[in-house]
Amino acid sequence: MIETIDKHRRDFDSRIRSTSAHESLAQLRIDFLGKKGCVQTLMKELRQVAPDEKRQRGKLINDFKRYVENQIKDKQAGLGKSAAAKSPASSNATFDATLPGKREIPGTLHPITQVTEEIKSIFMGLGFQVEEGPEIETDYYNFAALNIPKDHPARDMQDTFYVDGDAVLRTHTSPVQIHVMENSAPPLRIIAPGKVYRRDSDVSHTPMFHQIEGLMVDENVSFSHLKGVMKIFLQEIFGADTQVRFRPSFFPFTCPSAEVDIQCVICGGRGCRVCSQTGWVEILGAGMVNPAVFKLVNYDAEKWTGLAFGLGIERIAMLKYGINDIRLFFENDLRFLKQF
Ligand code: 2U9
Repeated sequence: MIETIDKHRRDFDSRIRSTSAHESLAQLRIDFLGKKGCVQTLMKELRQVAPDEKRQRGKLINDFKRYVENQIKDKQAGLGKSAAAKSPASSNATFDATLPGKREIPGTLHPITQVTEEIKSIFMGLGFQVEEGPEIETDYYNFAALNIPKDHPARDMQDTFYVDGDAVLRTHTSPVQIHVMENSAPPLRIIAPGKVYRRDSDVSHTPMFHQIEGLMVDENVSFSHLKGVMKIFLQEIFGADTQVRFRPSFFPFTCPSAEVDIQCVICGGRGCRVCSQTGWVEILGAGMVNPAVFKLVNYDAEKWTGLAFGLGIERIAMLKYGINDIRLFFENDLRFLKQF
């Protein structure tokens, strides 16, 4: 046994001396310490040895095993150091200092979120509070409470997503204002940002888009206040020189109603494809709250008047950044999103 171990040791010593790479060191480990290596073979042979000799021989085998383990460990450390000294790039198999590091690439807020936050902060500066509400509404809150009659085209299956019974995906954020008025007394100034849903899809419509609506109720609120608030807002968003104009319009929930245009931000009013050569682009809708809406929420329509407005956030973002297809906002293409 002693001679056999000595022979293995000599064999091991000569092989480890000539070893100059991690791969051959790994092979050495397999040959001497592996399941079928010589240490295990010596252990197996020990089974046939008489009990009184077992202990002494077992100790010799264990000493040899520890010797092999320590030698391999030292050699491994030595190989690591000399490889690192030669070339830092190949200091060991799992570390390559020449590889580019793993950098955290910080994301940015989605352009719709950025524009939403900008709009919110402008109105908050004018004393408006932000209110939110559910995206699934009943027919009453989405239509009836807003004076939208039964035969109005907005109620058609072609225009609205019906969920179940009389539940709908809200087609505007106006139900939020109804909830707020039901739960609080005037005066109030609120804006309601959020997702809305309409059955529509082309370069300027997606089935889901974002709106911000606003409502200010007080004594003696007039159309002049509405014009002033809209002008301040639009000049903050598009620049102090932005020209604003009001055109008469109709919405069941406001009276009088107006469509609000700004001078075309693309051509500066000279006329281009975006403004259909008119020099103006429609940007939002607005009006004075219809007294019929006040009656439904038990506000005294003789005492209180209100201004209201609504805008599509994607439309604002498209004009602000010169984007010609609304669907780009929702394709999650980083080449698009990284520009904001
Ligand atoms: C209450 C009373 C009045 C909100 C208003 C508009 C005019 C309007 C459109 C703009 C583009 C919707 O996203 S869009 O398609 N909105 O034109 N919205 S006034 O009026 C209200 C809301 C709630 C209780």
